[in-house]
Parts: sequence; C-alpha cells; structure tokens
Amino acid sequence: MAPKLLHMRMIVPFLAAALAVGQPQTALGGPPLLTVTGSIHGGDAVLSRGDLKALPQHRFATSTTVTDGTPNFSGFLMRELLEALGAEGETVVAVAANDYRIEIPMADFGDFDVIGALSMDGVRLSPRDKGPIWIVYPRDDHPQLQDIRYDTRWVWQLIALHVQ
Ligand SMILES: Nc1nc2c(c(=O)[nH]1)N[C@H]1C(S)=C(S)[C@@H](COP(=O)(O)O)O[C@H]1N2
Ligand SMILES: [Mo]
Repeated sequence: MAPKLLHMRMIVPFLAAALAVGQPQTALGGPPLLTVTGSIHGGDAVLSRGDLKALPQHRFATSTTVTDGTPNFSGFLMRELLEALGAEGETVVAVAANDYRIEIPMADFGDFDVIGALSMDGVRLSPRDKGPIWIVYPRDDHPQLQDIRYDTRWVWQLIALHVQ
C-alpha cells in the first residue's frame, strides 16, 4: 500500500503538493469541482479540473441509458483517484449537485474500469450534459453491468465522494 501510494503521489503533482502543505487538501488547478471526504489520507480533499486531469486519463466507448449511440468517454479512473488519496473502505457514497446520492461498493472500481468522465466525444461535459463529472461504467464490455443496479451508480453532476 505505502509504495503504491507514494508512486501515485509522484504522478499526481497537484495532489502531492496539496498533501504536502497540510489541511485541507485544496484545489490548486482551478475552481473546486469535487470534494472527497471520509476514510482517506491527509484530510478532506477539494479537487479542481486540473487536479483530475493530472491523473492518467482513460477512455472508452459505451452505450448509455440516456444517450444515443455509443459515445466516447474520457476521464480519470475512479480507482486511481481513490488510490491517490489513500482511500480505505467498503463503500463510496457518491453525491450529485441535485443531492441525489448512492452507495457504490468500492469493489466496483477494482472489478471494472469505472471512470469519472470529464468529456464525451472529445467535448468537455458541462453541467447541462451531466458534467462536469459523470461516473461512467464500461457497460458494453460487461453484460453484468447492463442492469438497473449499476445504472443507478452512473451519478451525473457528481460533486462529492465520501469513503466509508
Ligand atoms: N445526479 C443524478 N444522477 C443520477 C440520478 C439523479 O437523479 N441525479 N439518477 C440515477 C438513476 S436512478 C438512474 S437509473 C440513472 C439514469 O437516470 P436518468 O434516466 O434520470 O438520467 O442515473 C442515475 N444518476
Ligand atoms: Mo433509476
């Protein structure tokens, strides 16, 4: 765990800087987009788009229940964000701007390449089209994800994660 965390901090300079200066971990790359609380290292984290773009970006195409066709999504892997922050827990409560909230088993992020999508078809997701962050599962790659239980975890307009 420790060496991996150290590695993540090296490749996420914004997070590394935030962790180094102490509490709270503040957004250094622009306005705050996402707050992460609960069972993580170094106190609550407030992350900007710059912080989230500093993580390795992952992309895939998938159909969704709310769009036509199979858009291309890109964003950070949920497991890489949570690893970078030293998250330890069973579930992550994902909270949206409209106060929709749902518990997501942490195991989902190890089992599947779930992303916090920041863009769709190369266009930055705006609050109007479910941005700035939309939790997207690689639905087309795994038949078991084509299920209402997973559909409810595709939180759009994500503003906070709470690890517990
Ligand atoms: N921000 C936000 N995300 C959300 C929801 C919501 O109400 N608000 N509804 C969830 C549910 S219940 C489902 S099935 C999927 C698709 O919901 P939609 O068809 O209302 O977009 O999004 C999920 N993500
Ligand atoms: Mo739903």
